[in-house]
Amino acid sequence: MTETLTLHEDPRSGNCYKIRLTAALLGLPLATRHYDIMAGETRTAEFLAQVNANGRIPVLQIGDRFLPESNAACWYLAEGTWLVPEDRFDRADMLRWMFFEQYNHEPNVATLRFWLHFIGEARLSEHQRAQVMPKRIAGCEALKVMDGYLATRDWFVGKGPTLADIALFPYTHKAEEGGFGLGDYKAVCRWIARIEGLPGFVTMD
Ligand SMILES: N[C@@H](CCC(=O)N[C@@H](CS)C(=O)NCC(=O)O)C(=O)O
Repeated sequence: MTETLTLHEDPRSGNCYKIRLTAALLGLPLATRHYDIMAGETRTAEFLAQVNANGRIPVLQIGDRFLPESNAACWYLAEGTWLVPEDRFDRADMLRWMFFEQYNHEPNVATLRFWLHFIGEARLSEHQRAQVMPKRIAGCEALKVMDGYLATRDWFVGKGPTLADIALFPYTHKAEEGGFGLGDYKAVCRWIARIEGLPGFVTMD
């Protein structure tokens, strides 16, 4: 990779951490530019025009081009490396878990972390408050699916770590900040320890 890589991020975000972790495991140099999402810094006219019209981080800047969406950015960094399986079915299966992460996991586990740990329960809107229980149920279901799957496997796909593990790790290992008790998910806890033991692993904070 010859072009400069810059991650536009808020370091508190697990979606941003996915990209930092991918780069670290692959030994890729990554510059960072920080934004405070709580202060609306990704909603300025300049950010919307130049970085991401969707008003969100992470965005991976590659030279003078901008790539939003965490899993797309992870794919950009990892294509052709040991984090992407060579087998065609396994590659599709890896994508399956990355879609699962964005649809079943992140909107529940990550959103409750954001609401309860960063905004605070007392400051939630009525709409948010009404969504806490449905998101709690759906988040627990996602963790249960992961736990059942990992009961007989070390990794989500094949015999080693892939982007499926990287995508699911950030918000899972911080799930307790959203009020999810990880003690109920023993296979998930063992998997978290395996990821933390990977050479080149970096912590989120
Ligand atoms: N699907 C996107 C989600 C991006 C996202 O929700 N970003 C949040 C932080 S994790 C954000 O920028 N929020 C600020 C805002 O919406 O104003 C991804 O995976 O990158």
